[in-house]
Amino acid sequence: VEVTRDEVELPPPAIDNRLTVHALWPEIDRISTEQLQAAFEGVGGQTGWQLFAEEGDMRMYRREVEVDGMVMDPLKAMHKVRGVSAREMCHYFFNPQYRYEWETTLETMNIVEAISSDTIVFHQTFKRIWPASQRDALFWSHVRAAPQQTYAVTNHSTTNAEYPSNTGACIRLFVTVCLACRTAWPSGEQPTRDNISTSIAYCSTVNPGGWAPAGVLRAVYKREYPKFLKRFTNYVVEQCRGKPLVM
Ligand code: 6CM
Repeated sequence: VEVTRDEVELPPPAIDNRLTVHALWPEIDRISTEQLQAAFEGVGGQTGWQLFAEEGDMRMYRREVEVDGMVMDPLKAMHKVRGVSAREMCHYFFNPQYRYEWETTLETMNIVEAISSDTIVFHQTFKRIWPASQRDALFWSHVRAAPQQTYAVTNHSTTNAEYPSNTGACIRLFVTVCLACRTAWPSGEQPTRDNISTSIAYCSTVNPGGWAPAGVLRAVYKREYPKFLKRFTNYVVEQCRGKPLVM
């Protein structure tokens, strides 16, 4: 499957059958289903989520989790954006041609395997954060539609013999990310840019894969995640301005 810079396909409304014959399909389907289900679950009551950032409609929560002294804090963010659809949000998050325009932690991004129109395996390196070693990641990314005007992108670490971990300057990190979006509009009306609003649930768990000072890592997350979500959502609003709505 060829993915070119000028091929601008929106996320397909049904699973691409080139994916369902791939060896990764059972894992991709299971993890994507689990992530999407968990994404819209609440953060209140006894769930242990603590609010750490709030701005306008955006709220970010984390749970402090350490395994052998390494920070693995799960993060969950809720946001609401007007005038863009769930499908449009996921299109810009999934599609590699836009990534350098909104992803500020990125140093390099390569397509390892374009499995189908809805699934790509990526290798990425991230900017180094002093005093830790530079990190890289190898993960599949899958976009899908779900009932109730919902679209979601799930990213999850994988392995590939041609991209071995911890051989060069980088330490391999492990990531599970889900961006789930659901669009609503007033009942009895047709959806337009002026009356739709899209609820966003973004979940991320990063295992740094090797030593990184807990305090530095938590400070980086506290600064970078709100910056990412604000920048990404503003980016999509800007990209969609004046273009016909795609639901
Ligand atoms: O979800 C985000 N981006 C996606 C596309 O790039 C993808 C990325 C996942 C990797 C997330 C890793 C973040 C770690 C960034 C800093 C490097 C850590 C060095 C550790 C040593 C101290 O799902 C947006 C990700 C926004 C991250 C703030």
